[in-house]
Amino acid sequence: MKMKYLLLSLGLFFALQTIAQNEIVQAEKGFDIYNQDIAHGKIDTVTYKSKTVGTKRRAIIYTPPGYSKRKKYPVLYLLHGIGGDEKEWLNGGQPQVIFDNLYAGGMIEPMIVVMPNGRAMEDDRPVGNIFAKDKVEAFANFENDLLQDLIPYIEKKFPVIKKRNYRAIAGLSMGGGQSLNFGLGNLDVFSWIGGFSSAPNTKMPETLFPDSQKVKDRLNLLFVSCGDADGLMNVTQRTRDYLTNNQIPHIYHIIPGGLHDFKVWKESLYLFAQYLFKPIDPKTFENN
Ligand code: FER
Repeated sequence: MKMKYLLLSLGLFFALQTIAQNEIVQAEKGFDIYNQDIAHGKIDTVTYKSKTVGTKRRAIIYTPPGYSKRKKYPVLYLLHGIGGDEKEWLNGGQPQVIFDNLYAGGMIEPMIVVMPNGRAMEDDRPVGNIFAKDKVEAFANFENDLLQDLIPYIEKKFPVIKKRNYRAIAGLSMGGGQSLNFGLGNLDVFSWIGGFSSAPNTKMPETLFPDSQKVKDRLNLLFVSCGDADGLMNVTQRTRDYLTNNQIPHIYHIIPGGLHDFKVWKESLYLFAQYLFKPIDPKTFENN
């Protein structure tokens, strides 16, 4: 009898191992559909004092189902695009629905998601000419706001793990460029980085990766995705070429026929989130 259970649990162990090692390649049907029968996380808005901008700034926070101040969480900073603000992901992508579904399926580690306003200037609304020089520069200036104002605020107010292995940064388009620039530029702060349909604010590869060995040593995950029908595909392609040529492990996810829209960004978030804050089998990066 005992032997039977031993064999059964051994079998189950190997079956789970195989599942765990399988690469996550596609979003499951219904991954972005609201399900009223499962537990739901909570959405809040916070305001923090920004020394960088000299104003009070907003960020939206999603805490997972079962959230407790007695636990400690890793954090994903999730950034918007050139026409958006802190509400863009919520309005266009409903990441809370994607995350609730992932939690219900036991597919992700509990984490806090922070959705800030990435246009670090006094009037940070996406009004007027969203491509104006001062507005584009404000996206670069957000690096200072993020590192000096927002992260310290989050780490003071929320029960989070204050270590690089527990901080992720990802975003769509301008936010993808910011994530690559700020993430790779601050490997002591972030170790999980995702750029979805990254915009031309993405630094050129030689500047983005001044030291490929350091990236290889420090990074847990670099994930780049894009729709192959997106007009900005060239940005992801040039980053990708550099990663391949320099043998820097990464996940490259191309969505056939994908445009510059939330279909691509939701799928990217769904896939990226499943890798976060877990050990990654190095085999995942092969043929990628
Ligand atoms: C550009 C084209 C697109 C650019 C930014 C974008 C700064 C951003 C697009 C987006 O965030 O959706 O030339 O330059």
